[in-house]
Amino acid sequence: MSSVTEVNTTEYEADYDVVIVGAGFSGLYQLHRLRDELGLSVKLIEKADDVGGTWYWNQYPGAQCDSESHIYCYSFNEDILEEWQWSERYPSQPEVLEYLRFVTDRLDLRENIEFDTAVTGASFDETGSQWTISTDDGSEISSQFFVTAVGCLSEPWVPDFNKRDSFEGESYHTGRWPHDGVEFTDKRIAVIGTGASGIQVIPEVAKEDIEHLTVFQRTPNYAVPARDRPLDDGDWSEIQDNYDRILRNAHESGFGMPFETAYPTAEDLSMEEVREILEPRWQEGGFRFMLTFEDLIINPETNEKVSEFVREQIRETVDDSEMAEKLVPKGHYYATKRPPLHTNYYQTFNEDQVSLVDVTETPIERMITSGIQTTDAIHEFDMIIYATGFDAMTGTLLNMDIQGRNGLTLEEKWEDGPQTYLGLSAHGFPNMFTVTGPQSPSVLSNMPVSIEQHVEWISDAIGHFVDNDISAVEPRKEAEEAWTAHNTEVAEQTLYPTADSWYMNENIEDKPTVFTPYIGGVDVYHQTIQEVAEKEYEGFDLTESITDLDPRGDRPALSVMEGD
Ligand code: N01
Repeated sequence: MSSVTEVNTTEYEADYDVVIVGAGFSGLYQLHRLRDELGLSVKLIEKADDVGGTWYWNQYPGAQCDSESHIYCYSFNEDILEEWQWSERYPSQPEVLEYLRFVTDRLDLRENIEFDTAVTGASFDETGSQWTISTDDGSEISSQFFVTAVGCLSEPWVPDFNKRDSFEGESYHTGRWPHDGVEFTDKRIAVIGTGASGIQVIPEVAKEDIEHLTVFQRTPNYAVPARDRPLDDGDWSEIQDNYDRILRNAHESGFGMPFETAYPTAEDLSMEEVREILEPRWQEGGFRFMLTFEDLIINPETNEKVSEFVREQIRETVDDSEMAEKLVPKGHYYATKRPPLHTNYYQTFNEDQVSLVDVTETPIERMITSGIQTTDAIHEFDMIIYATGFDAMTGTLLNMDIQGRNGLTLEEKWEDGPQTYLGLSAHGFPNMFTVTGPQSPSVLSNMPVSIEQHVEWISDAIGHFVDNDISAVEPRKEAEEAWTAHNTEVAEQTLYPTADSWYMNENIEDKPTVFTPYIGGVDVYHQTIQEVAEKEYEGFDLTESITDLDPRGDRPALSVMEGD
């Protein structure tokens, strides 16, 4: 059970019931749910000049979602499901952006969104039990609840290369790609980074009429063919006929995807048997390949066989055996770094105008005015594309200067890594909820499934608190410690901690090494958070205001929180 404290109240009025940050998949649905289903007053603040979140910023050539389109969507609205028809097996960035604009307009959300506005600070006022949110236009607004919907990969990361700013050519980061496009013709181009973004942008740049493309790779990846294709009316009517079942299966699965794992393990199978099983899935392409063996991510023997199968495919595809060997991953297990999909990535290295620099052999020493100097050569470029990833999971949250009770900053609290209760809330930060925050399944799932789970849970919780005159809600320290310990315990049963990945915070030197998402499974996680809600928000301290006022009318007053 949660504990409820009754406190004396004083009159106060916040500007809004809820302020949300971020107009991507999460924030848009959160706004709809709170405004249209609960009738609350809501303001959504968005840094960009339009909706879209990730899909607004990542407009690099080749940007496409690795989740299949028919499951990379909202499931909450039958009309939207019927009206929207995806054109390809995987939705490209422009199509996802168009979809989010369609949903925004369909639900008439724009009027509650303040675009072109960045949150620069948020602080919790204990006496009023409300948040004050500051923005870069110098304004402040207040709300009882504060919901961050800022995405997990929204703070681009550029490594601090020696003399990084001395390069005088064009520089772009995939996560902040110019919306009016980039001209590649006749240029000498460098791409640094071979994660999911690099693997998508590299073949697209190579297709252009360029002079040369040089890829700087630190860790080779295991990329599986996407095998994208257009969806025709036949595909679509089959999806529509089975949509309820498909979406239910996605929501009840471990990764938010409705694909069955076919075999329990490869441990006792010969490599020949493994090849026979994997080959059709390789031909089918996509994440279905990853889901062939149930114990892929916990059993090194199974994983090594699947990893070896992918290595064989790379060696077969790349003509130059020396180049192929550089592209073959050897130092980590398949899927312990985010497993990318590809369209002609490995084939690109058979092109004359493409070369590869392995920076583990010849590290980047510094940037120079004309390009990049490695330990063995000077490489001259007109353009450098940084596909170097993100300050993932916590970067955007920590950069917003969030201050909870007693001026505690989120940065101080998470100095040794994120600590949350259920990946939704943090002790010391009452009335604040995070959609797909650290320690929730988020990036280890098909995101819209996790987003819907969170938005619905947060909305139900806020509705419950408002209906019951709860002025402040905060997870208990013990509940948070138990959840954090559980996260670590589950992660340690897997192979994930064996790789240097952004899941482990390892892509950024100063960050603490800790596994940041929750790997217990979307289905298990959903059951857990539902049980917490059913047990009257077990693990939270609730502060009840003593008031006769209608909580949706005149604002009830407030409360003094109990100390730790
Ligand atoms: O970033 P990343 P991303 N010198 O961090 C390299 C999602 N996403 O933007 O592996 C040289 O994965 C780094 O090397 P290493 C998806 O969840 C989804 O590609 O650290 N290289 C790595 O190769 C994804 O996982 C989609 O050794 C350096 C690369 O830069 C996440 O976003 C599409 C370096 C960074 O890879 C992030 O993907 C795109 C240095 N100093 C993204 N520092 C889809 O759904 C870093 N690197 C399709």
